[in-house]
Amino acid sequence: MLLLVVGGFHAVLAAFMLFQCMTKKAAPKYSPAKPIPDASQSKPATVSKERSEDDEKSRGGSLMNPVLEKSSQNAVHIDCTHTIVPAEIPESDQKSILKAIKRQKPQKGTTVVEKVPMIEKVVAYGTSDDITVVGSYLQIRRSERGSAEPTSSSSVSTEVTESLLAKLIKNGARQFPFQFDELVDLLTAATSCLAGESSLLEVPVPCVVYGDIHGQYSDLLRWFNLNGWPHKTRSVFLGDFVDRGSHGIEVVALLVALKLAFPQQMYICRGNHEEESLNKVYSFYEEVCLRFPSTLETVGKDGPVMYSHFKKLFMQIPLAALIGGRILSMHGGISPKMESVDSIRKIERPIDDFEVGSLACDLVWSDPDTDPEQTGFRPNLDREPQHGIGQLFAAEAVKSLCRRLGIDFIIRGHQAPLHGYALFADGRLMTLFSAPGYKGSTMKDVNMGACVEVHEDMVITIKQLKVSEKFRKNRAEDVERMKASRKLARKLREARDTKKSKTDSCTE
Ligand SMILES: [Mn+2]
Repeated sequence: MLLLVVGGFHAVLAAFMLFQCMTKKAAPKYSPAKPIPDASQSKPATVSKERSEDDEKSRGGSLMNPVLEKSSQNAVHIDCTHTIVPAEIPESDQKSILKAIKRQKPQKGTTVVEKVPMIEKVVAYGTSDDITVVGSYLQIRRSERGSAEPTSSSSVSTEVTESLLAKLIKNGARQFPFQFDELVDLLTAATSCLAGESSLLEVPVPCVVYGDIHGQYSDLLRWFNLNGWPHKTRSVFLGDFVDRGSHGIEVVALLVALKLAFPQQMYICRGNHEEESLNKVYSFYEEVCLRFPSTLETVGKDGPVMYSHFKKLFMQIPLAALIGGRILSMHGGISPKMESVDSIRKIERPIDDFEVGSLACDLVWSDPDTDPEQTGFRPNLDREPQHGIGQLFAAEAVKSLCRRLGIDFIIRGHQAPLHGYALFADGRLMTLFSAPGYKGSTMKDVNMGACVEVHEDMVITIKQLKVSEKFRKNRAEDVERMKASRKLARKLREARDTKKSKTDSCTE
């Protein structure tokens, strides 16, 4: 019998107040790198079909969902928002990561666990208001030119990867001055590493699972600072690394550099945003073009060429993860084509654009169907109103799939619940979103980010990052800054192209 129990709002509040009274002095403190002891977007078939996560607060379930309150009792909510999780990497962590790169030590873990997952507690942490801002690149270039010298492109790729990881760690939460060749080497090495993995990753426990990051680099570093960096803490990512936020390049580069350095400790799944058509409509393609501008000197080493390397990498990213043999995880959700877990293993990669109707497409595009009248699956017209993309799956479909596949719990990303996570299908499915302060403007509607810590005995701790209005304002301003830079870059490009075509026509 499933024992997933999470508090409904009132039960939670009561439990929280009780807990606060009982354990005031025992509230857990933030400790850096402590190992575990114990919404998204629409498919732009045309841009006008775009629908933002902001419309989807209720989709994917919510803490206030009356269905969930029936099964709510025991999860304890702990307020640690007085504990500020920094984006800067503490020096002790920096040293221990760099040391670990040289000395690979596999962490113990269990691939198939007999116990049923159970959510035990939900802990909320605070953050500073600092974020990685567009343009911090220039400051770094001036002040750190000496320490971030380009690596020779003739170096063997493992050396490049290791030294680039070391530089990223040293650089902290600022924009990183990537050299074209070293980034290409990293992406190329990562592409072949991911190509060697199954489309269904088998992840041992303990581990920590993360939902969408969307270019929020400083928050990715916060999560690692809070939960432990991958040399100590096994980490699973459920896609949507890029678009929306301003530093998708840093997010992908750090994740794959960590993957190459600690392959048994990093598990990366693909989201619907790891795809060219979306990157061209949202921001990632332009982000790459902006950082690697086309000039006379950069012919063959500009944004479009760099993007093609990101694209090759995206096409090889695995599509789902089976955690402890009992928790199935993916970016979007389930599919009627999922006859067994083997159906996912059999998916062949590379995959370029997701083909509507394929299992791979359903895995990255589907959403929970919150219409209680519905059963089974129907085309996800919320994302693409003409033909649908992915599935809307009913609570009953989640339960019957869990029975058929012999799994207990599903974790997926793709939507942005207000509390960073939300449950569906009587607690059988969780939506998880790890980009805090991604939307909203007041404390009532600014979203929290969340991650899921799965312990060795399948006991689950949910950790949240709660941000301030100021943080959200900083992030919104940063996104606006990036948009303005993109617009300017586009104008310059157009002006140059016009000039060029005029020159060409004169010489004809
Ligand atoms: Mn998504």
